[in-house]
Amino acid sequence: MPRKTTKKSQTTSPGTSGVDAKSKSVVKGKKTELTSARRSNLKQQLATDQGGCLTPESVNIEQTSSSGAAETKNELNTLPLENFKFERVLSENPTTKSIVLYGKFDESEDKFAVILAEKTVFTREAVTTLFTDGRTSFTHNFQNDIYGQYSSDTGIKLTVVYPATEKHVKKYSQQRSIMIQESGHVYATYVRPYAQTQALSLQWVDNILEGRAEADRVIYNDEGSETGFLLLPDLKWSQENVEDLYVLAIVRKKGILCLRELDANHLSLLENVLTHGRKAIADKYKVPANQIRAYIHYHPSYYHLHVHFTLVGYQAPGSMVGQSHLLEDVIENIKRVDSNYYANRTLTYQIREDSPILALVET
Ligand code: G7M
Repeated sequence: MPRKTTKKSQTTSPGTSGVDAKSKSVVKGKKTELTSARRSNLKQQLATDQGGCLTPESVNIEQTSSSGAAETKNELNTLPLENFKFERVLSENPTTKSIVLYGKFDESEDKFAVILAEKTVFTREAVTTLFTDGRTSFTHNFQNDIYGQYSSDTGIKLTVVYPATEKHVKKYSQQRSIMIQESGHVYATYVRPYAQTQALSLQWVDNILEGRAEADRVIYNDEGSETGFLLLPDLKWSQENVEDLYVLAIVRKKGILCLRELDANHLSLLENVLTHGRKAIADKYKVPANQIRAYIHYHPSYYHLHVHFTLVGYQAPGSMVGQSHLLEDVIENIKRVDSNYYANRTLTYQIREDSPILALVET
């Protein structure tokens, strides 16, 4: 039988309703490892741990009761998580940041456990004291212009924009989106001039292209002036886990603002990015090439042509219909339908209600 650890009373503390926090079974020491440590760490731990079981040191369960152990009532049968013998991962979901484990609490028994471990959402209270409570320390992974990436050993990743402009405040603020249609004419007349002059700064892109930032993060570098590109992990990816892989290809040629500008002259560039970008990612991260999705955003946030690479099992932010165009489809449309397909056609996409582009399209 699993060891019963039942020291919990629901009615021990007068003046409280429901569960008394003090009488809960608490996970201490390397606490919360099971739920908030990085999944990569967990997987590594599970893989390397002899016999695949979590050791008592890694998940230390302590039972406390405000009224003493023996005389509590309404006992909970708290399971001995520290005895869990991991057998295999049933599923994992990088989008919801969860993983399901299968195993036993007692090897001599024929009973199995399924454990769904999920990261919890931030509470406003906890996150505002995250940097000042002295409990979480962050490592600065890289800096490019005003963008910095930090991560903690408790599985929190930060993107810090400093100093942030009004445009950044807008970009990162919650806002409803709607669907609109934009003709080729409207793009060329109103949207293109905006993209050229008033969109977010491309300083960070120039830094990458000129080797001034993120040089040590580059995965692949094709120096060709017409068809060359640089491949590197996206700002959104901490690289701790391959499941939420996010890699960016930034083309070397300047002045290709976005999807709208692509025509037959860019086919070799696009094919080069698709073929060599995908292969470099598959080789470097040991993922099958046919699991790698390559796409272009329309509209992008930054108007210098770049291609997003993510895995099919990950619903990456911005990978949905209404924002993404598969690179293979882009190539096909230009090659077989119309060399000026993207300059001419009306494009339907989702857009934030406060976007300046919406105002331009609706004029
Ligand atoms: O939406 P859009 O197609 O413009 O996407 C731009 C991509 O560039 C996003 O996925 C960003 O996370 C990524 N990105 C933005 N910045 C500022 C940086 C950066 O400084 N470094 C890297 N590696 N990626 C960035």
